[in-house]
Amino acid sequence: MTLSERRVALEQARFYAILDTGYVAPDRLFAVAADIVQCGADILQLRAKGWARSEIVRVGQGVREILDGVARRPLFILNDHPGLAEEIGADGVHVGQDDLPVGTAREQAGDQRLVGKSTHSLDQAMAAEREGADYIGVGPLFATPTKPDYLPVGLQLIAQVAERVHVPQFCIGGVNGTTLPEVLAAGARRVVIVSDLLRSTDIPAYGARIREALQRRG
Ligand code: TZP
Ligand code: MG
Repeated sequence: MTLSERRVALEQARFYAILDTGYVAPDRLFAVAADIVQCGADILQLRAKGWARSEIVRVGQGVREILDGVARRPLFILNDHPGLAEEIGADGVHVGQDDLPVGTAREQAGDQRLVGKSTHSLDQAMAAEREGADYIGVGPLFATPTKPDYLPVGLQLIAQVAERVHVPQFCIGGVNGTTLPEVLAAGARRVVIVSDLLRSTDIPAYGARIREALQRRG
């Protein structure tokens, strides 16, 4: 896929799932990746904090094979490690505020790959767009065990960012089946879900409910 094709898919994306190795036993990762595909997520990110590069490549290539086998393939984003994106065959990478600049990440990942950036304030969101990010994460909206050291940004940031930023915005942090209605009411069109999705005993059914709510939002 070219960068512009990937940007079209990104624009249409509403539901972003993260396969976070902190929540899934190593021997379950591929089964959960397949469940995430089945649940209709538009984007799947592999997030393997603290893992050796060789292990990230192994699991990343395995996830990529699963994605290649499905008709409606989600975009595949690798958290950090832009230098591994090509080997894994990821569609893009995601960087945080303390990681490489967007331009450097794209140089390392390859110029046809997407680069997303985490933001935690309106200033950071606008700066990420200026820096060339293809999409941004906005959050954490609520306190979350997945990112324990971060203060919640509050729901009002969603509308503030939507007014000033043009690249797709994915609201993240404490989004779950219970908080989703208020997140959507605050102006969100796109969300990321990590722990609530991965803890679900029926990921495909969970995902279907989330997608339905996002589709109603439009
Ligand atoms: N960035 C901001 S909040 C967050 C990340 C990676 C974690 C979101 O996880 P959860 O479990 O959906 O709250
Ligand atoms: Mg990072």
